[in-house]
Amino acid sequence: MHRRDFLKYSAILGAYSALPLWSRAAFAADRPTLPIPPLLLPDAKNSIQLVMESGKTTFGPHQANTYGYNGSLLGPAVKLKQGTSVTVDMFNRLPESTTVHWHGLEIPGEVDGGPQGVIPAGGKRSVTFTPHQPAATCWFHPHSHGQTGRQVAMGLGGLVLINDAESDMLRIPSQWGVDDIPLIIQDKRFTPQGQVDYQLDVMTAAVGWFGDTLLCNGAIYPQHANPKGWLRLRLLNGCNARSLNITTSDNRPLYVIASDGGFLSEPIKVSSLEMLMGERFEVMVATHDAKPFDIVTLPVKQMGMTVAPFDKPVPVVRIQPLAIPGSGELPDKLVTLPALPDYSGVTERKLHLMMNPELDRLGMQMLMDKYGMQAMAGMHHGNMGGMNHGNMGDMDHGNMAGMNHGNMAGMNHGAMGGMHHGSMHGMGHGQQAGEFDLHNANSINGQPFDMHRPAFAVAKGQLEKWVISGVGDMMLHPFHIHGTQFRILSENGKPVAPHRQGFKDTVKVDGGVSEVLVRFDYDAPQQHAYMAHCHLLEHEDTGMMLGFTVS
Ligand SMILES: [Cu+2]
Repeated sequence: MHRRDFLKYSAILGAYSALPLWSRAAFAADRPTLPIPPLLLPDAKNSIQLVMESGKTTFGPHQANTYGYNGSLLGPAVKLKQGTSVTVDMFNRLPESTTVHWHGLEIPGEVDGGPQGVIPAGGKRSVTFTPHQPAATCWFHPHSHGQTGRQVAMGLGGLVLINDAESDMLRIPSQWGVDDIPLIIQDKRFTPQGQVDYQLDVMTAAVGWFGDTLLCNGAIYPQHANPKGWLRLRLLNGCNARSLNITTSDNRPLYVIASDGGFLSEPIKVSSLEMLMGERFEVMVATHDAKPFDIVTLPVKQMGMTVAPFDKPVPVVRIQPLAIPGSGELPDKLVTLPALPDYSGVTERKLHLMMNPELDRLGMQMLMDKYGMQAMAGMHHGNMGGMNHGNMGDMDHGNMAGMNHGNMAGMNHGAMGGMHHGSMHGMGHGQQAGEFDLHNANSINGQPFDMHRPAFAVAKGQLEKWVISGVGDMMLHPFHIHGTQFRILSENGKPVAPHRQGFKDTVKVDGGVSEVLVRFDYDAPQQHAYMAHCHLLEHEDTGMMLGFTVS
């Protein structure tokens, strides 16, 4: 914390102790205080240290073994300056190997920390890079081959804050932990013994790992006191598989000021904000009335993610404004966002995200067996009830996307279990039903991830249009591309919402087709190919990922 910030913070705490007792009691009650990740700035030699370590963390009634960076859970907020080089020394004190991926950073493949950037247990790795991209809130997390979901669930994840001269001129709230606060939102589930209850099985490989406990910066429904006025929230959906729909408990609007790759040209007012896994948004919210309210996440239509308590709005954090006023403002204009470049005639690549239909079927069945119809709310109603087994062989993926769900209740599991394998062959996956490898059951263009075989080579500095399709299943696939901040041309078959028209590294693919305009300005050689993958971590871990080179 800068000395100046510390003084301001002390002033706020002073004001807090001057509050009438009843209001202090209201604040202090039984709710934990929102933990604020400490800022980690490069030292005089422009280097920072990250230590991956294990420890114990208390989550309500549970005390769980967890992983963290420089601590037992999550990690610091690494603060970097545009144009200034940094060396990150990473020490792995975990009992297993891991990698550190810089999500959202435009840096060379060699330092990007994909699955090839292995740091063995007890080992060390140093990377040096210079961010040249605009100011943004990014993050870092493990990207271990087949292990990413579990390592993130264990607690590994931290923020990266990039500053630049243009955004430093903005008079938006910028006192870290006071009126500029990060909200890392994640769900977890625990065993009866209180440990993180993680499995990679048919169900989670199909719908993802989801929990029943919502955490904000690692705490359950914490509270934060801020000076009344404008409050800036740096939101990260750090869930393995759960999409969020963020709003306020008293319907006060959110003003989106930044997306994954940096500031928008002007604030966009929204009443609620869908956030996919891995995505960041910065929003401002007015608290001039000094009335307390909650940031909440609304129910979403996503397979498996409607199980209680997420069938109702779930509070993320309580905001408790103080009597003293803050100084940040909401500007009319933010930064100059470059216009979309002319992309006529650029190279076009088609990526089809695919799930093994047998995995899809068995995953759905396990989900329904475990949680009942409530879990299926993401599916649309209709044709499945009329489905007959004989016809399944004729079903093609296009039709599956249109499949609807209310009628699934009428479906007989026993009968499905007895479905003839032969009839599945018509589905055109070239894979025998019932004989699939869970760890390679998801794919892109029919190819599960192969670390040693990059899928294609991209020319450095050249614009490309990537057409990403999820036609064929009913799953949400937030598609993330390393080494770039792209612009979305169309999203899941629809025009792009205004607050998603800025720089992004993740695009929504949910049964439809999305188009993005990408460019890569750094090298990614074969040994350190960039990754492009679904950010539903269990899809990523079971094959829905590819590597590509840039030169
Ligand atoms: Cu996916």
